[in-house]
Amino acid sequence: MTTPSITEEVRTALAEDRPVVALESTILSHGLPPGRNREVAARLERVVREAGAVPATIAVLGGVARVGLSAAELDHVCDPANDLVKLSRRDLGPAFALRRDGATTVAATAALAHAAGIGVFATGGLGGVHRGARESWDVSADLGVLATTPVLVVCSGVKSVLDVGATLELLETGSVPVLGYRTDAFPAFYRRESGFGVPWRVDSAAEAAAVVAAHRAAVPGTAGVLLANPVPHASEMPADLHDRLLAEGLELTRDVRGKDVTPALLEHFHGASGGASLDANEALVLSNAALAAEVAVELAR
Ligand code: PSU
Ligand code: MN
Repeated sequence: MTTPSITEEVRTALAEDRPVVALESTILSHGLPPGRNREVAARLERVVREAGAVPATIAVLGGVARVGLSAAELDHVCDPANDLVKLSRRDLGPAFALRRDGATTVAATAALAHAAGIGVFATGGLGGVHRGARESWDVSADLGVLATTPVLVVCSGVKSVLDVGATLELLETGSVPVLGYRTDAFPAFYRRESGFGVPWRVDSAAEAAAVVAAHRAAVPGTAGVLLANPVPHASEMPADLHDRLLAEGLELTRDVRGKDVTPALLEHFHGASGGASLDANEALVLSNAALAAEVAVELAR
């Protein structure tokens, strides 16, 4: 794979075996509204640093994969005027050749993080199997990439707009260990529980790190690991509001296809929830970044 361009700070940390946490950029450019996205970008990097790790936000700028972004580059990614393309892993080659600016999804970020030598990555929600996938075949590339890329992804499960059961089945098919962090329930992004369980539970960052290390030794060079961390209690969306927005969102996006589906659903949630979805989204991604940093610190011991 093309070696990404890595900032001095991240390169030095990696060379010294110090903890580094990769962060994705699609959540900034396509998942959060302008203004708020820039605040969240800064907070994410701050919580990673406070937990003792170096943050590495990943994007493609001018056709170059970038690992670690300056404040000005974060401004650029977060400004809707720059119209960043949403890049999954399959889009990396075209974006490099055509010198585009793009924000990386979980799939593309995990691939670039791994290419840079980073083993831990935090995000909000993983992409998965969409409802109705039997007809639409809409299954996020995130799942296939996680099955072949040995990176730990810390997230708050998948959105309830997806087919959670089918997503968990494909994670099993891909031999991806799924760990609940201090929970037996697989979380559903805005809600702490999806109605589905997790096959494994860990109760500390040290336990999570031990599992990751053992997984890497047991089946080296294969799948990543998913660490599912529920949205903090105080920021969980009330069930009735969640269920109403979900029903509306599914109806509104019935005719949306391809990579526009997830951003369209998110936009509906953010517009119609009176801020509750944004608060939940921010709280969970910050919590995931902090947990990822704690696990990265343990792995670096
Ligand atoms: N889920 C969220 N917020 C997001 C995404 C997913 O709750 O911002 C983004 C992530 O970047 C994820 C991508 O990798 O959407 C999945 O898109 P698709 O379903 O088109 O593969
Ligand atoms: Mn899709």
